[in-house]
Amino acid sequence: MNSLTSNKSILDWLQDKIELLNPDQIEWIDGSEEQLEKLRKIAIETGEMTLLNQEKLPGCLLHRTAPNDVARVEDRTFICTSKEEDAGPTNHWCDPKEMYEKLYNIARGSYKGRTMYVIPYSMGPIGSPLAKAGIEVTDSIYVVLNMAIMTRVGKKVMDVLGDSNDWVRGLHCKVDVNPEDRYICQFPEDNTIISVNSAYGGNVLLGKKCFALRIASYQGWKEGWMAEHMLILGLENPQGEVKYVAAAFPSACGKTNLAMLIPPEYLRKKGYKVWTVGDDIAWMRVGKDGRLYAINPENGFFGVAPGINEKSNFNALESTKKNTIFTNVCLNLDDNTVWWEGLDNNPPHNALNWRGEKWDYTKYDKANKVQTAGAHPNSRFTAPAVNCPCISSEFESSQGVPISAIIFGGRRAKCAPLVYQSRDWTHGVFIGSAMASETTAAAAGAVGVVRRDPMAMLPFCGYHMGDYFNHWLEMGEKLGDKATIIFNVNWFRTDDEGNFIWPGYGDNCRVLNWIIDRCEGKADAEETAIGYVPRPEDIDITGLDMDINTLKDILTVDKDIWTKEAEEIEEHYKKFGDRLPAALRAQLEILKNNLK
Ligand code: GTP
Ligand code: SPV
Ligand code: MN
Repeated sequence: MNSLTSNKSILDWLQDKIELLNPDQIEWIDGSEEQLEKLRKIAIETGEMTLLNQEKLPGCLLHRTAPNDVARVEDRTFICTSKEEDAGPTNHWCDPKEMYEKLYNIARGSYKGRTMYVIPYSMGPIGSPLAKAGIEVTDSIYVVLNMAIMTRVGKKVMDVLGDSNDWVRGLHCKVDVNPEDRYICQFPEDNTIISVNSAYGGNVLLGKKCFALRIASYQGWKEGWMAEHMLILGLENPQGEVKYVAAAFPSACGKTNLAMLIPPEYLRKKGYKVWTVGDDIAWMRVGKDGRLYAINPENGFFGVAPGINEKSNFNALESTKKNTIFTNVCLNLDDNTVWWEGLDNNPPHNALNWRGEKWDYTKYDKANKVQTAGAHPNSRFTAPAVNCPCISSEFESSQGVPISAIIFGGRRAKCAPLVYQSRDWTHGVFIGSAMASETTAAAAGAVGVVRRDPMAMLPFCGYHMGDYFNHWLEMGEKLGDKATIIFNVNWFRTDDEGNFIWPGYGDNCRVLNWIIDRCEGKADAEETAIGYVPRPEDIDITGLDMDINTLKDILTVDKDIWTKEAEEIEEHYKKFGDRLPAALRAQLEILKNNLK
């Protein structure tokens, strides 16, 4: 073993894992192109991955996961704290000792005949005071190649870490991808993650949801910062000033799309432009000037493929044109390229579906996508951030970008208006804590069911959600009069036929403009029971095929719907018992009073 470090805490931990897993070989990932190219070749030879058309898609590969392993598995995801109450009512919990034993029994000997890959990686720019290091051990080349895109990998990470013990231990074992024995476990008190019997992204790219959200949210709580399920974008105005916003939407609710937005022509011509800092995760701290600053800990995008096309998200599509790994999309056999629903109106006639079976596009049934689609609804691309045409010049910034507005949002067919502003930080935390959204294909289980998903962190908070709300309130105290203004958006209001009313995508820029103008005291709003809502004339819809009455409709706050909403929030709050901050209960009372 050609170790990339002499850090004793790492070498001891590795030795333990080698004894447990019994690999034939051990290979440290140094991040060099030669090594990655060698691994790609092996993966292509064994059939683990397919090399795509190298003229049209240079450096691109296709991978298919097992059909029972295509999304995160929330009911098999555990937060293992020594006390059950510390995981809280929204997480699955298991005693750490019991869980380690169970996982080690599953993992024992499972690397026999295989290579153990040791991936040293950094979440955040290497050497940034906001970055943190991790080691992931895996027996999957797919994981290695994805981690090499999604994180900063290699020896430099170990050099910067030195002898420190501040690194996250990650163990992934594919075993036989048996869903009955699949576990995604976080041990926040030990900085440890163990994932067994899966090979799908969010379950196995341990730097992402497991570390950068579940473990990091716990670290942030202890250390006074925040790890959030948020995109970060910079909105440039015609004067060339860039204002940054961070937005939390649940999985598959539009973060990647908003992060890479292209303004509608009318605003583009005026000089508006969006720069992408991150599309999924933000780590945020109070900066020297007392404002909130954010970095994107990731180095690539693990984005939803279906629905992406030149019009809906040109920048995401461009990002996938080279050095990208596609997972569970449709393979066009005529030219060895990829396809997914929504890419264009020409489904390939000679193709393999996401399962690798011959696909008949005429059988596609919107009501039964998993069975009939060419690409799985949660099929994904893993693309390097540098590929993105609108990547922010601050992407590598070690201090992060100052955040002017925080935005919450979700899929609500009827309830939340297009946009509204909280009265203050505490009210904003209330809005986040009460967030709800219709479920999507990003996690296994029913799709389209409304569930409470506070701050879009329901599946990702590594500790008691009541303590998490309290941590948000404490961050507000730290920020004081520099507290970021908090908003809520909903692109997903539908008409009686179930069609989306708001055009969304690029036109969301119109809402971003109102948000930034509000932060600068330049736009008007009306105070309602739920907060400040723009009047229809406050949102610029020039050039949009929408009449002002339709806009008025999606800005209305319906008292009956909101009264029911308040009752549901009350129900939701009961879960947190005495760990629910009193300030949030008081906010609920204000809402109820306002609705009377
Ligand atoms: P994760 O990677 O799972 O965290 O998802 P995400 O939040 O980044 O979601 P993404 O941007 O990939 O969008 C998911 C789905 O929402 C896609 O099918 C998009 O086409 C759709 N979507 C995104 N933005 C909008 C919008 O403004 N309006 C409508 N109607 N749909 C949208
Ligand atoms: C999500 O589900 O929120 C994702 C994809 O971003 S995964 O990495 O699978 O979590
Ligand atoms: Mn996500």
